[in-house]
Amino acid sequence: MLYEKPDALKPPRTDILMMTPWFAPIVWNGTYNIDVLTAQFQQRDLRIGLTVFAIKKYTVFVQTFIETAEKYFMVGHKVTYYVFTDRVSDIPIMELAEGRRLMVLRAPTYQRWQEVSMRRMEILRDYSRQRFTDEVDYLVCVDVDMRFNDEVGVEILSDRFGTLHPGMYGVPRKIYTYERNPQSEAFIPLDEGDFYYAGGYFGGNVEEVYKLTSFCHNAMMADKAKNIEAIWHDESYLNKYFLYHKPTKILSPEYLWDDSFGIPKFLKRRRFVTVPKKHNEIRN
Ligand code: 2GW
Ligand code: MN
Repeated sequence: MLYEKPDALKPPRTDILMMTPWFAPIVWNGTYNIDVLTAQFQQRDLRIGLTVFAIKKYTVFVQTFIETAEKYFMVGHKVTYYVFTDRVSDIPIMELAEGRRLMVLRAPTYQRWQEVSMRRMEILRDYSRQRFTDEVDYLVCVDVDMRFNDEVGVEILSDRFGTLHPGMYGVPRKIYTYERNPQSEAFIPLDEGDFYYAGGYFGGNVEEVYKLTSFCHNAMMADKAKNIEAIWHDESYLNKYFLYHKPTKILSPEYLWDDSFGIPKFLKRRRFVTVPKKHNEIRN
């Protein structure tokens, strides 16, 4: 196999951070070779689960999500889409490429939207203990109000990965919207924290996703018993988890972008972008 060889004195990019101090790669375009990675990940046997939740009116996002995933997400690999919903009959029947399947799974309707978002952790925990273990090797857990816009492949896979929040990668640490109430299980003091990770994109192997989601769910329940809810819900607890269980890989904001932030120079690709929503129509 022929490919451009690395040069010890010539970093492929100098405009972004490629590696954390704990030696986790940060995945940016131009820093990896997808053919080498695909060969390493032994294309044939890899099974990847992509999970989303579409509760209440959020079922409207499913079609675009799946259609664009067919075009860009792990093309050539074995993919299972897990769509959790309370409106099973609203999920369209779609034709999928070979090696890909869609599983529609029933999930409860919570009244408060914060609860809809947060309870994803509990449900992912439960499925990671059972079904996911048998069916997939890696899980990718994302928001549904999104569309794929460019390639997302095995370069994202690792035991435990998180994603830099598109609104926070460049701001001073003290601005990070971590939970700052010391009574909360999600509390992070002002002088701690590495990055601000997005709630809408994390994953890893099933065992690690199990540990992550159980931590987050238990922490949320402990807070609930104290009548506390962290400022950014599941995202706050995820950030707490990653502080003490550092990701083994981090995805750059290429993997979770919002066009309302514009397109900065360092951003060579926008692989997964938010679908603008009419907040009144969709959230009420
Ligand atoms: C309804 C009203 C208001 C907010 C959310 C919802 C809602 C969310 C819903 O009616 N049905 C539903 O399925 N959801 C799911 O929760 C859906 O999968 C959605 O992608 C996810 C998070 O809600 P979303 O995408 O509207 O909120 P964002 O984009 O502001 O989410 C960020 O912050 C959240 C915590 O507040 C999460 O951490 C999320 O992962 C982040 O991207
Ligand atoms: Mn979202």
